[in-house]
Amino acid sequence: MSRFGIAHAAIVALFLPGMAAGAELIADGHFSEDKDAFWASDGLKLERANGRLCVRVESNDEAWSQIIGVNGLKLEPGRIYRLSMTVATEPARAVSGRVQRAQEPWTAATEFTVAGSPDGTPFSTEFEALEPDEAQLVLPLGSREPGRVCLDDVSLVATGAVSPAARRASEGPAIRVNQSGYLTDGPKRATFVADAKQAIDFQLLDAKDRIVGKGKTHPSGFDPTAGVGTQIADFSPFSVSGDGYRLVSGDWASDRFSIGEDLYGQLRVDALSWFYPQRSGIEIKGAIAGKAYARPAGHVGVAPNVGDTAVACLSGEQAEALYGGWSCSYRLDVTGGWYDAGDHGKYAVTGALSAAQLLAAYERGLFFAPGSPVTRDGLSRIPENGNGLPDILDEARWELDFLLRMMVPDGEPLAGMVHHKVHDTAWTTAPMLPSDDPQPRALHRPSTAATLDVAAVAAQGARLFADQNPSFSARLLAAARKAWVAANASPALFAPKSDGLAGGGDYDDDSILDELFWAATELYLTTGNGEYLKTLQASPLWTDDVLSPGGAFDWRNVAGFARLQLALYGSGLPKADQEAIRGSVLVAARHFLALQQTEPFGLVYQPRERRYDWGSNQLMLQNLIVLSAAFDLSGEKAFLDGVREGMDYILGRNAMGLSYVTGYGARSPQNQHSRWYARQRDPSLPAPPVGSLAGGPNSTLVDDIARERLRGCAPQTCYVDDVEAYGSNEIAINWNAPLVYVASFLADAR
Ligand code: 9MR
Repeated sequence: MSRFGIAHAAIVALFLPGMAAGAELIADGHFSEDKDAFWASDGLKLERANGRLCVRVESNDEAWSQIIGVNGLKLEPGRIYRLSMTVATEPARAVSGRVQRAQEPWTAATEFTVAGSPDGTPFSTEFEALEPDEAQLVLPLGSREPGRVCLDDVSLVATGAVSPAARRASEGPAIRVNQSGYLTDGPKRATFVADAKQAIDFQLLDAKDRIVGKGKTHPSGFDPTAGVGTQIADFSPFSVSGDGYRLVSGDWASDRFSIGEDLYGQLRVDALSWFYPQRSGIEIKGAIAGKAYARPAGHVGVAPNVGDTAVACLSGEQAEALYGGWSCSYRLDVTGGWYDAGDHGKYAVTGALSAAQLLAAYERGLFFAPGSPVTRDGLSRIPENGNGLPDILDEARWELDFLLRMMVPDGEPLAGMVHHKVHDTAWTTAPMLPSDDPQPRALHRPSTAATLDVAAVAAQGARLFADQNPSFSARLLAAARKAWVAANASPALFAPKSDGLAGGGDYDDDSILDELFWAATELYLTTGNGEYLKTLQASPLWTDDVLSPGGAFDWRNVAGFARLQLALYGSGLPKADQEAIRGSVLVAARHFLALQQTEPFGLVYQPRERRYDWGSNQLMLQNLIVLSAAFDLSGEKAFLDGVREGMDYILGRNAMGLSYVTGYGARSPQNQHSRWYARQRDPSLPAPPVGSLAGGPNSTLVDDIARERLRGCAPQTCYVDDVEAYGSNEIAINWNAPLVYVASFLADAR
């Protein structure tokens, strides 16, 4: 066996009863009967002699100039295959090959390299088939050295094993439900993780295990995002409220769930209350947040904190390397705001969008659910509860005040621009309470993106605080205008990718077209000023298809959020524009609904090449917000039902069988990544509070835990509930803000 003998790490597979090894897929792979189906590209001649298939290769550097292969391979997604062959070459040379989709895009199921030798090198590899379409085996043979390549004993068979991806998705109950519950008048679907091709009988049991409903599943096929076969059980017509229901089938039983009228009011409270212990610069009171969450104020200049009361700009070597010498001579008091995520950094771009989504939940209440608790004081567990101002405005203000402090003061170079971020100068590790962070903090260079985002959220805030607090509203509007002018004067100060190495995330962004668009949107909606409208109309984003199912918007791409704002609140827009904008939201939402219908888990998310992004749960929620906007614009119940069903994924109807929100459902994460909710590391610390959303499956294995445990994961299963798994299990303000929005929508929309 050559050192290339096993091209890829051997797959540790699980044998399940009923999974038989398959038939040989390569006809006459011993080349003894003249019945093989190999082909060769133009100019190559295949010779079959002495039980081998041989070909003479001419000198040509381009590997794909001379190819041999065999087509018509019918692979079953989710199964493990073993490919083997003996490769003889004269002279010795490496031969590469692929089993791939037999048409564009030529997605590879496996790629391999064999060290061919004159005596013949035996080779075998195992791989998982993920695509349902016909495959081919191809060997690109072009090489500088001319020579001869001969194959023998070519074989491809299903091993009878199930892939690790399938095994991950097969853990937990086979029947996946929204573990929190289903709305009485909403869609009620569950997903079975099951290979069967036929419909399966199921029953709905109440809390006393009496059968209250029956049905048959619809086979929904292999789901490549989960790596398993699926069936859908639909029990939508059942509408009797109660707790403790479950679905059963044979010896399978789902987790217990409720059916009810009000399943999201409490989630709105919890998801919003989550922000209070995320606050920087204020003591967290146990009487408000819960005893376990009491902690001293973070970063107020009390040792060991160096504190955020007088933070200097990054300087010295780091500033030199990142910004070619930019620094500043002032210090800023940037206390307050929210910690971004599980780290102690505070970042203007996520801060602005998160505050904006809380404000958006409030504005939706005003316009579409008058009298909703979201528009009132007393909603959540915050110190300002009872101060006469709606709680959600209080919480948003905590961040707005901080964002205003991040502005470069008058008289300084770049006055009116906003510092991209403030954080430690070196990474710290969990566990660490904010008040225990000993690192010095630094302001990072202002960026155009941060400045425009702050202009946007300040303008939005000015509109929404106008009634309740006119002087704060005026301050916000003045700041928004100033930021707008400053950003337009410095349109190309980008946050570099390289600024994520020491002490904080980079939040890099090299396009500000969308931030400019969002700022102009909010300034226009607040002031009605035609100059902002002209900027909007001149932007390609005015008409571009911005609401992608890969994620309608996030901190880096905010155009989709602006589009929704214009659609929902742009009643002063010229009629034709208004219609076009609203129409574009409805078109995107219809597309999302159509996608949802093809998804066995009822989700609304279709990233490129099925690669789940960092924060996939948040992207799904943003997509649901597009559906919610379509409902608000049209009143069509299909959109409302789409949001309800999409939420089922977040709350347990998914390949992990896990509700991603702490405290909701029978199984929810215990160890989300955070430096101060690090109970896994230090039992005296609490786990994250109830209502905390995990980032969710991330196809890019960014942390060590993921690299160790998730190799070969199907997208929906690239998740691990470990405090170190920051790539999939972190908490973040920009995950919880859309959760507040969606929960609030679902609590109010009828
Ligand atoms: O959510 C962010 C993701 O979109 C980026 O690709 C990634 C790398 O820059 O950073 C993520 O954000 C993290 C940030 O860098 C540091 N604080 C925690 C954030 C959430 O995981």
